[in-house]
Amino acid sequence: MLKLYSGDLSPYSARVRMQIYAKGITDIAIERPPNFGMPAFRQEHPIGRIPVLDIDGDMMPESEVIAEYLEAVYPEPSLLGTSPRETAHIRTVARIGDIYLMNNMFMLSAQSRASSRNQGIVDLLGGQVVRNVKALDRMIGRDGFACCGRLTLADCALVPALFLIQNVLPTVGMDDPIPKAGHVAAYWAAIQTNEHAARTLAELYRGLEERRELIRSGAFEKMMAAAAAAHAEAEKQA
Ligand SMILES: N[C@@H](CCC(=O)N[C@@H](CS)C(=O)NCC(=O)O)C(=O)O
Repeated sequence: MLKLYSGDLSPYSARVRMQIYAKGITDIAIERPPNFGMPAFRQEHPIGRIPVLDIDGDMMPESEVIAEYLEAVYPEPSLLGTSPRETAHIRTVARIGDIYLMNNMFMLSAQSRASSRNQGIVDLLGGQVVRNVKALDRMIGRDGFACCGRLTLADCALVPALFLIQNVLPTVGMDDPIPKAGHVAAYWAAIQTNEHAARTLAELYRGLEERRELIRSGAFEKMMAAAAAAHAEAEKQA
């Protein structure tokens, strides 16, 4: 049986979960990996990140790679295009969600809990997000879906990316750029009514609440310190 190592608040995992829900795949177990963030996890998974697809012990990292693999193994219903050109467009918009939005947001998110925020990092990465929301505004579908008038891999990448922008950018002192980008704002309002997007967003919000509670209680700082100490010890042993 296939297993997806995932976490509620992980936007990259959310992208694959939304694809699994939209395709109606029911034979992939979704679970949080044991030892996530600890040296033992990085020992087993060189990149050290989730999602990871476990194919009978063969570990496949990287959300985009997993997404394409799932399209090949479960071709129907397809979340790709009906022509090579449509598929290329879907992949372009999905890459905006991944590389230009999610990646910058993920790197930026540490600044929301930094006791002394690095304004240079916020300006650099936040500036990239604002610029690329404007780019997305010119490319995104105008009918409630990112591309092709139906749910595709582009929506699966954009939903967690826009969730992060809306919820994390204000915590580093920047305005959410979505309301100013009319087509993105209209898309964002519409896609949240899609059942697969709504299910994925509910998990992301559950993860965000859990994280905020851990931060409020001080447990998150302790977990981070324990992980840093374990990694330092593992480096010494190496
Ligand atoms: N390019 C990777 C990024 C995955 C990623 O950054 N995952 C985060 C959670 S959303 C993670 O596992 N971070 C752990 C770490 O940075 O040590 C993908 O597309 O899967």
